[in-house]
This record gives sequence, C-alpha cells and structure tokens, in this order.
Amino acid sequence: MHAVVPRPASLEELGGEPYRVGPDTTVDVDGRPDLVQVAVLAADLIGRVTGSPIPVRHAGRDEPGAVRLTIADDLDDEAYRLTVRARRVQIEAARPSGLVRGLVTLRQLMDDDGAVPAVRVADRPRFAWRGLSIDVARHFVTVPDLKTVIALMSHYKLNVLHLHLTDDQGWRLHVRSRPELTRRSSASAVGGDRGGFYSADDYADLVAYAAARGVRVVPEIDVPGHVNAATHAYGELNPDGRPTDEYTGIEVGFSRLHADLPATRPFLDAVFADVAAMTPGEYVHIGGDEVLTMDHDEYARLVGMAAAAVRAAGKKVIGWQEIAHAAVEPGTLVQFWDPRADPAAFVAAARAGARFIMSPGSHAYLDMKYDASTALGLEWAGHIELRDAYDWEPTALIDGLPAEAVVGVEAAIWTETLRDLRALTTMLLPRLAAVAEVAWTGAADRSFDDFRERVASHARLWERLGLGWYASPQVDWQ
Ligand code: TNX
Repeated sequence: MHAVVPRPASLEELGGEPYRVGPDTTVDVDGRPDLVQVAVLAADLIGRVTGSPIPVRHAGRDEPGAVRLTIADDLDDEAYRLTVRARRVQIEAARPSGLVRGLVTLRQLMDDDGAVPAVRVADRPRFAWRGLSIDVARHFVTVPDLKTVIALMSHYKLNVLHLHLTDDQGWRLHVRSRPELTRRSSASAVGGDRGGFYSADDYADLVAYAAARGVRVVPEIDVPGHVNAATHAYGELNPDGRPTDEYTGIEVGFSRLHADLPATRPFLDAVFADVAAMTPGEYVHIGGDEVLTMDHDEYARLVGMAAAAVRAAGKKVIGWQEIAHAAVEPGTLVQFWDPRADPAAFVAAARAGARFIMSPGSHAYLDMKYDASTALGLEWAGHIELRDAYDWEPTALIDGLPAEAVVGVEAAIWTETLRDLRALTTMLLPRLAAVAEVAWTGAADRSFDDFRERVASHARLWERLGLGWYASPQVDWQ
C-alpha cells in the first residue's frame, strides 16, 4: 500500500513508468470557483515538493503532464478515485472535499523528487466525522499555529476541527454581544502563561483556511461547568453578583452557572446565537462535561437551555457524554470520552435518537503521555503508545450500543501542559495518524503491523515542516 496513511480501500499497481513532476506539470480544472480553490491548493502542495511553481489552467481535455481534477457524480461525498500514469494524473470526486482527499493521497505517494508510482486508488471513508478536538483555552494556540495543525489534519484526511474555545482559564473567541468575555478573560492561561483570543476576522480566516482543506470547524462553548472565564467577566452570572477570581490552575469541576439567576438564560441565548452566526457548519458544541458541584435537575435544565439556544440559532447540538443524562433529541451528537460511565444511559440516548462520536480517553486523548518517561502530558487515562492509539474499535466501546449509532471518531488534545506548537505536535505525531486511520479505514483493512510500516516514512515530512514529533520505538523510522 506504499506509504499512504490512512490506508486506502483499494490501491492497484498499474505498472510502467512513474509520473514525474516536471516542467510540463500543470493542474487542470473546470472553471468553477470551488474547484479552482482546490486546484490552487494542489499546485501549491505539488510545487513545494520540487520547489518550482505549478500553473493552474482551465483545460477541457487531457494534456500531457497535467494533474487533472474532475467532478464525478457517481461517487459519495468524500470518496475519490486517483489514477496515476506516466503522462497524466487524474483525481475524481463528487465534491471539492473529495478532491482534497485524493490530492493528499497523491502527495503521500510522491517521493522527494516528485515521482509517483503508476497506481489506481479507489477510496472512501468509513466514518463521516473524523475529528480533532483542540483545547485552546488552557493554553492559547495562535492563528498561524492552528493553521499548521489544520494542514496536518487535512494530510491525514480528518474533516472536523473541534475548538474547545472556553474554559476556567480563558475565553478565546470574541463574542459580539458579550465583549467583556474577551476583554476581561482572554489574557490569562494555565500557569500565568500568555493568553490570547480570536477576533471575528481571525475566526473567519481559520474557518476559510480549514474549509479549503476539507475541514469544518465546530466551536465549543463549554457550559454549565468549566465557566470561570465567563463568571470572571460577568459577575451577574454569580449568586453574589461579583466576578469570580481569575483561575490559572488545572483543577476541573469547580465552576458553574446557576439555572435560577436572571442573567443566565439571556447569556446562553446571546452567546450561542453569536457563535452560531460565525459558524457555517451544522454543529455547535455545548460542552457539558465534568460539572461536579450541581444536582442532576439543575444540570439538565442548564444543558436544556444551552441546547435550546443552539437549536434556536439554527444549529444542531453536540456535547460531551454527560449530556446523555439530560434531554437528547434525535440528531444530537454525544461525544464519548470516559469509559468509567454507565453504558445504560448511552444505550437509552441512542434509542432516543442520539448518535455518537468516539473519543475514548485511553486511546484518543493525545494529551496522555506515551510512557512514564514522556516529559509532557497527563496520565489520568493511562499511557498511550502508538499502538494504543491504533488498536481499538469505535463500535465496541459501549456495551449494547448499536454499531449504527456510531457516526464518528475524534482525537482530543488538552493543553494543560502544552504551551507551544512544538509541544502540541510532539503529542499529536505520530498518534494523530493512527486515530485518523481508525476513523477512515474499514475495520477489516486495518492492522498495526501494516500501519507501522506505512507511517515510518512520514517523519520525513514532519521534519521537513520543522514539527516536533515522538520517535515511538514501535516504528522503524526512515
Ligand atoms: C478531561 S474530557 C476533561 C478536560 C481535561 C482533560 C485532560 C473532558 C470532556 N474534560 O477538562 O482537560 O480531561 O486530559
């Protein structure tokens, strides 16, 4: 399967000479704006390999040397076909996002001199939702650093960037109707480190950069716990009317909203309406995790208010697994993370129409240490070596949950201990590639021994991009 990660559904050797990027290489495409955007991305990616700029052309027929991008209506959403021959390359997909998946496969097949073996690839994802959740609240991640992570996600065919934008330690997105959130609560971060926030323009820029790479952004405003940044900015959210103190530690579960305060519902309505308005995607994440200081009724009322605000703004609701205990409606997504929970509540939620995104702490939490000697990261869900991030089956995590209820897989990275891009990618790489394969490749086509051989050459690209990565002893790195 050459070195393609995630492993494609099928790859056939055609024999004969490889394609070589050279002076006659162009990217040819029909003149639709969304296709031209993919073509420009293709020209940029291919041009970087050989260091020479590649022209984009509108061309109706096959020209020698061309990498041709074509819309093929017989394919599903993100499926693609890639055909590489000595004199031409063709990528076909139903939509631009499918063309991006094919382009990435082409890029991974290319050696450092721009040669690509003659192959035919036919490929499609197992799960429609293949995500990475990033905590930009404990430590802020700047726009350029986040773009690097988005490009990496796209390289592994992930399609959902879930941004954990708010927590006790900081509020990272400007919200028009509640400007004090970023004015008073964005400068802080864990350990007194530098904070930051995304302006509306920054955010739109990130959304567009991600969209061009086939990645949707799902914003998370975490309520009704993990809210100290909000209660620090707006005293009216607290029973005594006074702002809480800034918080820069790493405890969880102490902060909370109050269902009976008059300011609470208007706050939720306004914040979720504004965030929804900045979101072209279908989903807004309401958090809902780890509220340790509230009775169940109040929790359910507050989650209900947040969910209602999201729906009133025209979006669908996703929340951490705890929301399965509050009202779920058909179409609600529940994000599983903690296997210590009782499966019965999830099975009941699925019966009520909820669907599941799988982020099991012991496999997909990429802020866990690789082993006891890892300098960065936490350990509450155990150590996660590369094989642990790879060897798990998303539909077998919850007893009694029907396989059809599982619609996605999401890695998560929490940043209590991760202060910069190098730290972030050292935890992501190589494990992000492993989780991406769990999400993309059919269960019958997956094996760790095969994966470890394919991923071995990927470190060359990570090095080339100057990224930090972990040289897992489970791989013979090339
Ligand atoms: C649990 S997972 C959390 C986060 C922490 C993380 C650290 C979840 C929904 N909540 O608040 O940052 O563990 O690994």
